[in-house]
Amino acid sequence: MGNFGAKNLSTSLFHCTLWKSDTSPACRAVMMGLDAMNVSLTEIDIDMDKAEHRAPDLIAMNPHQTLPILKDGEFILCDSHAINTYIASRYCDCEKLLPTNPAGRAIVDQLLHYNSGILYPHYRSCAYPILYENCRFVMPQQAQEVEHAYRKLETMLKGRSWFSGANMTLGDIAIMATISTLHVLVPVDKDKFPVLLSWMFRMSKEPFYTTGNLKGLNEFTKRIDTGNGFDSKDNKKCPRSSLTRRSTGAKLAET
Ligand SMILES: N[C@@H](CCC(=O)N[C@@H](CS)C(=O)NCC(=O)O)C(=O)O
Repeated sequence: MGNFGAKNLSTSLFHCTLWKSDTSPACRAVMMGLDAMNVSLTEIDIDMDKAEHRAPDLIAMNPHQTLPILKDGEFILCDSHAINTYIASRYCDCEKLLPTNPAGRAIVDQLLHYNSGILYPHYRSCAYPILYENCRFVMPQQAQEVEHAYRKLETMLKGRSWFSGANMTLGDIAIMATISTLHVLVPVDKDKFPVLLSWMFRMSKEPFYTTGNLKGLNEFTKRIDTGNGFDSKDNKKCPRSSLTRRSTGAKLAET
């Protein structure tokens, strides 16, 4: 864990709090980013099924009423891509995960914008009707658009191990959070998209994938199977450190 260049064995940011939900791909991008950077902070679970992300104190921090939210002292950030690059550039020496040279950094920014502007909206249009309306399936039109996106990703990966080139970066992590979630909704076909699937396989072997993505992805899969009638009693709401989440094998800590 954290073999991508964090300053110490583990950096604890006692002044930082993250509000997140494990089922959310945007939150899992941050959790994977934290784990890859070996950074720990206080994490608070929010139950989106109970609309806790719309509580007045959270709206005061994030008028968009979305998760994740990071608070560092009095400084607040409300976007997973901005959170990961902020933590990396402020608290880590992670040249590989977030290069400091302008060209390398621009490639990561390009991938983050692509994830935020193109891939993530596909996730929303496929998942939200199932999660919050009475839809049981991904609509054929949406599924077709996701397949177009997979085709583009397949092309982007030709001749390279990672989306960013020779090294895996925060760009790969953001895309993995979204694509692993889309894969639940519109499976990545191994015959049509072998390069994309083998990149996903490589990503899934990284320790941060297990600690930061797997549990939430499994919860999301169950949530999709259940549709709009989920009982979230398992969601224990107690602040805990990122280290506790990792050391409990990505399971929720007991209260
Ligand atoms: N661009 C934002 C997207 C945040 C976002 O839309 N989060 C979803 C969960 S994945 C959310 O909070 N949705 C609640 C809602 O829309 O009501 C990011 O990357 O953080």
